[in-house]
Amino acid sequence: MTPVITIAGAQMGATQKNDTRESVAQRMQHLIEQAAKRGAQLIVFPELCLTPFFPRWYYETLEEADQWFEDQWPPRGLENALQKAKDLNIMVQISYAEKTLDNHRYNTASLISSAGEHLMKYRKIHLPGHADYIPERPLQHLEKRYFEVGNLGFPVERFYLENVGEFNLGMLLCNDRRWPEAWRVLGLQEVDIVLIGYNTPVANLDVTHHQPPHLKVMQSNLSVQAGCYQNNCFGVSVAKAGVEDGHAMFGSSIIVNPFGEIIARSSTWHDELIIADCDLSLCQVNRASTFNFEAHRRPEHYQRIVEQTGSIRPKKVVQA
Ligand code: CDV
Repeated sequence: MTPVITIAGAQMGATQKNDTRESVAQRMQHLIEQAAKRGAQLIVFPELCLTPFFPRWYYETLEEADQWFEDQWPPRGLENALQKAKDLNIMVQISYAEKTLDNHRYNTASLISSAGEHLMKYRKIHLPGHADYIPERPLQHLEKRYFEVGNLGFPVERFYLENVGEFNLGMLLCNDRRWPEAWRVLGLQEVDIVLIGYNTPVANLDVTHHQPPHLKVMQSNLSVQAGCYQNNCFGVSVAKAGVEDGHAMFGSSIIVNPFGEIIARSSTWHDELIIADCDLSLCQVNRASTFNFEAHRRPEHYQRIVEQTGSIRPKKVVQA
């Protein structure tokens, strides 16, 4: 059996405040149908794929923001799209704002089997931005206001697909992709495929220094390429793109192989599929050599990684 899985990244163009859930679900269903037609066995949607990226808007109370949260499974309005995925025998990953029965709110991704069952959940851990309104910022990023830090760790689950065999799958959400610690926790569980949904604006969030858009795309790609190379896995990194409520998001979805090469990329700011045949035997190449963790890791020298959060500069000054 050739361990090749065909994966589709379903980049989504902008979703506006007044777009109905029905219209978003129809776009998703169309992407699912097209992906299945092109032979994909798994389709991956962006972070917060059911709504606009609402953390750019300030709401005084959490309850006012609840209009953007899902409190049922499957999420409201998605029944037909998920039924279509089941009919077409394709696995689906979606990301959404989750409100639990006991009133906790998370930025969440869920994996659904080709039989329509909920298989696996990840709740975003590296929440960027701030909790309070900051008037001098041109663009608010209020994820720390609306979401709690995920409480599920970085799980990796082992799945079986006919014609592919067994594979290990994990998930990250947006800002997580920039943190090598997150990738390494997945790598230490022999992850083969990492699914990543994201929403990254073109505008500068750091008001003290201008970074041109091409540099921001480079940093996003660099993070995913390094994560895949250093952890022997494929990465499927899928964006929300285009101009949402006047704010541009850079798109640039990619699929990366375990050597760190980009093997598929989007070229528009609209709904667009990127597809790659991912040969999972490639995950074993560096797993048995350069990145054989058992042979080469030196965790006795890595204490700072888990004991320290912020950086600390050395105390002593030496004349150089
Ligand atoms: N949604 C995100 O997590 N966005 C962050 C930044 C831009 C705040 C990101 O790392 O892309």
